[in-house]
Order: sequence, then C-alpha cells, then structure tokens
Amino acid sequence: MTSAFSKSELRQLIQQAGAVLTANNFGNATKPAPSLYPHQWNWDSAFIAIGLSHLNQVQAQREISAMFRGQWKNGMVPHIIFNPTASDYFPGPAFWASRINPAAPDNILTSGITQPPILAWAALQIYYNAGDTRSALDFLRSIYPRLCRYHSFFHTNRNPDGNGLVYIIHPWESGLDNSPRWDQIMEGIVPKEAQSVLRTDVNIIAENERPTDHEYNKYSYLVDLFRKTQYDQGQILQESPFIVQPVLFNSLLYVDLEARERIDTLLGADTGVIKAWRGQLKVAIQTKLWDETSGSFGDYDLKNRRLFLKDTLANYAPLFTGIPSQAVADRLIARLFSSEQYWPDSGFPLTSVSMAVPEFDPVKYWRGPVWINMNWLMIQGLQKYGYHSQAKELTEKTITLIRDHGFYEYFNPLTGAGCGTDQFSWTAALLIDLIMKYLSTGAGINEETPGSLVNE
Ligand code: 9WN
Repeated sequence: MTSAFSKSELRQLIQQAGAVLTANNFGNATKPAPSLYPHQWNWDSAFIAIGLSHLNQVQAQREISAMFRGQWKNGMVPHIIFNPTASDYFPGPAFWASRINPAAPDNILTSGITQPPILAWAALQIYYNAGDTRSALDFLRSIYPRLCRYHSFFHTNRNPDGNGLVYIIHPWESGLDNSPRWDQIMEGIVPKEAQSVLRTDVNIIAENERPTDHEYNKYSYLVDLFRKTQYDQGQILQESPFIVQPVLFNSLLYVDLEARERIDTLLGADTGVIKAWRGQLKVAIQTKLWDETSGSFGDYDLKNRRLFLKDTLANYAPLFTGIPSQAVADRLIARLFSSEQYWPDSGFPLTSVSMAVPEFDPVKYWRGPVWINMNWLMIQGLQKYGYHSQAKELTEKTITLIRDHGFYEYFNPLTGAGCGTDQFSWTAALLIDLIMKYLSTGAGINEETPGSLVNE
C-alpha cells in the first residue's frame, strides 16, 4: 500500500504532537489544554497515556497512576482532579464541594462524578507498546487494586438492573456534554432556583462553539442536586431526572473489561468475575440498546424507560467492541460512509452528529464537529470488521485534518477549520497513536518501522 505522507512529514507531526503534550504537562499529569482545561480529566488522561506510551513509557504510566490518586474510597475515579495552582475553570472545587461525602479522597480535590471508563484499556496499551515490559508489568501490578475497585464501583453502584449495563448521572459523565442525544431529557429539567453559574469558557472560546447558558444552568442544577444528596449514589438514582445507560459509555466499558481480563491473566489473577460481567454486558447492549426497526443502537433513558435513537456517531460505538454481527456492522458502516450522514462530500469525516439530523451544527462542540477521539474509535471499528482500506482512508483524512488545521479540540467538518481550544492534548496523543498504527499495519512507508520513526 502507498502512503499519502512522506517520512519526514510524519516524523515532524509526531514531534509537534509530543511538544503539545510536553507543554500541557504539569508534573505527573497532563492538562487537556493550556487554559480552557487547566486540571486533569479522566478519559483525556487515558487517551493522553496511549499517545505518550509511544514516546515515553514512564510518563505514560505516571499519567494513569496520577489519575488513580484521585480515586474515591467507593472506587469511583472522578472526572476531574483539580490542579491546586489553577483557578480559572467553572465549576471549580468549591462548586463541587465533593468532600461532603466521606468517600472523597483526603488530600486531593476532585469533582463528584466520573467519565467514560477506559483506564484499563489505556494501561494495557502502555504494556503492549512498552520498551521495558518488566517495568510495564510492575506498573500494572501497582495500579491493579485500584483498577479492581474502579470496575467494582460501576458494577455495584451503577448497575441497578443487574444486567451489567451501567448508567450515568450527568451529560458531563458521558464525555459528549451537549450532544443532541440528551436534548429531550434536558428539556424536561426545569431548575426551581437560578443557578450561580460563572462561566470562564466563553472568555476563551467563541460562544457559538460552546454549550449555551441554558445548558450550563441545567448542568449546574444537576450538580446542585448531587451536592444536596452529599453525592449519595442511591439517592441520586431516586431523585435525579438524568439517569441514562449510554451506548458509547457501555461500549467503552466493554472494551475496558476486555482489557481488564487480559491484565488479570498477565498478573495471574482470576478472570471469572469480569468474564461473566462482560458476557452479561454484551447481551444487554445487543438487546436493550438495539432497535431492530431502525437498525440502530441508542441510549436507554432509565427514568422514562425508553430508548433514544438520535442519529449521532456515538450510536456506532458497538463497532469497536466487536459485539455486532458482520451483517449489522455492514449496515452501520454504510451509514458512516454516506455523504448525507457522516462523510461530507468535500471537507472532513466523521461528523459527530449525522448531517441529516436537524440539530447538526458544524461548529458547536458535540453537535456536529469532527472529534479525533471519535474518529480514532471508529477506525478501530472499521478494522475489526475487515474494512481495512476504509480505515486507512479515514486515518489519512484525520492526519491531514490535523496537519493542515492544527491541534484543535474539534473541527468544522465542512471546512476543516479548528474549533474550541488549540493545543488540545488528546488530538495530539491520538495523532501519535494513529500514525504509529498506520505505519505498523503496512498502510504507511514500507521501509520504515514505527520504532525508528520515533527514536531517530
Ligand atoms: C466538562 C476535557 C473535557 C472532556 C470532555 C469535553 C469537555 C468539560 C467542559 O472537556 O468537557 O467535563 O468544561 O466542557 O466535553 O469530553 O473530557 O477535555
């Protein structure tokens, strides 16, 4: 196969990406962006560690260990660990006041919710990419007790039907904050009191690229409700209007459990419990989150007992789990390649919301722009189902997008223009991973090995 890029171009891109990660590093962790996101975020750290694992194994290991330092005593890994030297972010530690729950960690300030679970998956990638396998095994051993409590948290606290499917309590837990998938539920939320929302994001980013004040008001209302319950998981389940079992979150959990099983095996631990849970989760995704009539996956709203099928890229997440049959995957993949849905005729795939959905907006955060983590996940899904040349095409388009438009948080799919913050860590980290995989699958330069590209 031929490559669309020269060797020096790829080397330069890896160097630039590495420089973004170095600039955003603050000790053992990496912030997602220089000023918009000055703390440590949960799933960002997983993506960052995967990128770092190709450049600096020790730093990659530190990133994951630092995230686990914020773990609550009930096993929850928070969505944010606050950097005590940074203050310009709303909502900050005072708003969360998560210490009112005795399970919050003693010497570290965190938010009171979690994020998509991919820390085991990231830890396993570090092991696979490690130059020093023995130290990677030591690392896995060192985080193992925390990894077990991390998974137990979901199983014990977020699995009310006992079918393995877990729920989230806030759009921020989904990682896809203002996605139109949550619109209907969010519209039903009417805060009784005005919220004290002091947004800092709109001082940095154009308002039309961020969530609205109305949305922030509801995000804050939910946190207010959690605070009033002192972050009691049972009470939140009873009282909160936003209790959803999302297909992206559960698909990520599935691959995280798969990674955990592998880690169990590597460390000589028993895999029985995790295997059983993963088996249950598979059935639940196939049945409860699947709609045969429309041929799509969706999110289950546990409060109102209904399946939401809003056509956004997250509905295609089961592709990277390998759960759907080949026939189902073929149907889903055809839509990803449709110029009326996810692949614009000119411009850059994949839109995060189908262009056929009325809410599609090419610049508004999770309502249409291209996100590199989503492309990265879908590339792996395409490969899983034998769509190798399409995976290569999407990889090349994604590399080109970043090369030509910068390390942005998200991108306008119609023009490629960068949106949100520049110097965004997971864009840089996943670009490194994409280039390394692109080379190692033979889709790149023949005479070049991935290792030599990094070390030269
Ligand atoms: C709220 C850090 C995070 C990502 C999320 C993304 C955005 C935060 C925000 O930034 O959310 O958690 O302030 O908008 O939606 O996926 O983890 O990069």
